[in-house]
Amino acid sequence: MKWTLILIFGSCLAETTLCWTYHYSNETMNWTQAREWCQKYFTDMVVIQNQAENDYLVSILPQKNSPYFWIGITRNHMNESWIWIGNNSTWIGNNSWAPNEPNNVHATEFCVEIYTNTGQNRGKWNDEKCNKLKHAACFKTQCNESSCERGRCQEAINSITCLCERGFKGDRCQTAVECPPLPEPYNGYHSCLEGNQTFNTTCRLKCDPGFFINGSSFVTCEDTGDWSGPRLTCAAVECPPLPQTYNGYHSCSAGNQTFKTTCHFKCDPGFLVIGSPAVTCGETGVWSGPRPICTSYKQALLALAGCGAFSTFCCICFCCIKHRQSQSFSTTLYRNKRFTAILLQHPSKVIHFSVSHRKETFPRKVSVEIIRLS
Ligand SMILES: *[C@@H]1O[C@H](CO)[C@@H](O)[C@H](O)[C@H]1NC(C)=O
Ligand SMILES: *[C@@H]1O[C@H](CO)[C@@H](O)[C@H](O)[C@H]1NC(C)=O
Ligand SMILES: *[C@@H]1O[C@H](CO)[C@@H](O)[C@H](O)[C@H]1NC(C)=O
Ligand SMILES: *[C@@H]1O[C@H](CO)[C@@H](O)[C@H](O)[C@H]1NC(C)=O
Ligand SMILES: *[C@@H]1O[C@H](CO)[C@@H](O)[C@H](O)[C@H]1NC(C)=O
Ligand SMILES: *[C@@H]1O[C@H](CO)[C@@H](O)[C@H](O)[C@H]1NC(C)=O
Ligand SMILES: *[C@@H]1O[C@H](CO)[C@@H](O)[C@H](O)[C@H]1NC(C)=O
Ligand SMILES: *[C@@H]1O[C@H](CO)[C@@H](O)[C@H](O)[C@H]1NC(C)=O
Ligand SMILES: *[C@@H]1O[C@H](CO)[C@@H](O)[C@H](O)[C@H]1NC(C)=O
Ligand SMILES: *[C@@H]1O[C@H](CO)[C@@H](O)[C@H](O)[C@H]1NC(C)=O
Ligand SMILES: *[C@@H]1O[C@H](CO)[C@@H](O)[C@H](O)[C@H]1NC(C)=O
Ligand SMILES: [Ca+2]
Repeated sequence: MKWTLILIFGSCLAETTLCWTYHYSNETMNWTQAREWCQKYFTDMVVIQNQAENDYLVSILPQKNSPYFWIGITRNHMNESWIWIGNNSTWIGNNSWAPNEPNNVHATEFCVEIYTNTGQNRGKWNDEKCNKLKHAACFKTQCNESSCERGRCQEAINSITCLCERGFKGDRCQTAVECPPLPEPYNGYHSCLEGNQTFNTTCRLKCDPGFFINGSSFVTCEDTGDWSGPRLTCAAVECPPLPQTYNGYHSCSAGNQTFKTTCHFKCDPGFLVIGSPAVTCGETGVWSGPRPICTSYKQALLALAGCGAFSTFCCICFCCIKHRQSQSFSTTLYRNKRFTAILLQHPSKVIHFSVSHRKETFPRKVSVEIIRLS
């Protein structure tokens, strides 16, 4: 069967949000065929929601030889209510039916036509047998590729709706869901791929030297507008715990032993600090040097002596220290490749014993220099 379509014209009722076009066939067909024809070429058979629409539709449909058009309202049984196709609306205006209709002739009139002829019955409805042949009255909604940017256009009876993809919003799904600004991390920074922190944006965490990523290294803006996962944090690198010092103790600047913390060592009275008296926790979690040890003066001097030539000096030194031990001295031992020195400090004076030797001549050539400062 060959049908000819006639496009009437696009219509947007100013007083409503309706925005579809009406169309009709210039051939006649039964109700079922008419609906199929509408669905094939347009959206569906005409649905009327109110009197204004009814009047508008009638003004568009032509007054043909047979001015009768199927509309999308039916029932399945004589005692059922009339139901519109689409959303099952049951709207019927006070003056929708023609006089004495619906009369349900022979109890078989389950479809509805609208009259477009001139006169009193123009725009009125009549129940009819569904197998009668009438023109089809159809509508087409306005969905097209550009109706919804990031969503699917849904053709409702009298409007279009954009069903947005996840992560997008707006009447045309044109706006990506935004996440709140990420709080700046302490001791680090974020790098986000896009300028705006919207759906699907991923931000990576970078930590400053001496700090490490504690937990996840990135977050993504989710379709709910929330950042995935907990807040990104940089934690300070920790150095291994310093064991107790024999005959001494240490105290650390931060109370813990993390990056940049400096721990100072002190020896108990009568003991010498051998090595650097302080160590600092570096950015890789390694202490800046070995921790010092506390050695008794005697041991220190015996170790210092190490040879016969040296022992004379050591003895002097040792005796001197012994002699003055009642007084409160603080001592520091310096060592490098070329010389070893002991610094004795007294509240009132500084006595500097400098013991030096050259490696190549050691142990015979030992020069001893005693500087006395007042
Ligand atoms: C349908 O209508 C058009 C325009 O009124 C007319 O030219 C055409 O012949 C009609 N088609 C049939 C099959 O009657
Ligand atoms: C329809 O309703 C009428 C009364 O309103 C009742 O007499 C009749 O039996 C009903 N018919 C059917 C098939 O239910
Ligand atoms: C209309 O009603 C029928 C039958 O009750 C139901 O199957 C259908 O889902 C309804 N359609 C809508 C859009 O509500
Ligand atoms: C059908 O849709 C129209 C327009 O959206 C609305 O006014 C009406 O209430 C709906 N009817 C039902 C039964 O959902
Ligand atoms: C339709 O009829 C009902 C009852 O007769 C009445 O209450 C209502 O106001 C009428 N509506 C209109 C638009 O005339
Ligand atoms: C409508 O016409 C078709 C094709 O002629 C037929 O198969 C169908 O049964 C008819 N439907 C009604 C309700 O008359
Ligand atoms: C697509 O549909 C929208 C309404 O949804 C309309 O504004 C626009 O003009 C249409 N574009 C084209 C190319 O048909
Ligand atoms: C970021 O958002 C602003 C305002 O919301 C917008 O004007 C700008 O174009 C967006 N930039 C990017 C790269 O999406
Ligand atoms: C979100 O990102 C994933 C992975 O980069 C990509 O596959 C997907 O297409 C993106 N989705 C949107 C809506 O941009
Ligand atoms: C790392 O994160 C966990 C859980 O958030 C926390 O319990 C722990 O203390 C953190 N570690 C550091 C070194 O901050
Ligand atoms: C440990 O060190 C870190 C970084 O230096 C500091 O933020 C934190 O408050 C310290 N914790 C304690 C218990 O001292
Ligand atoms: Ca009738």
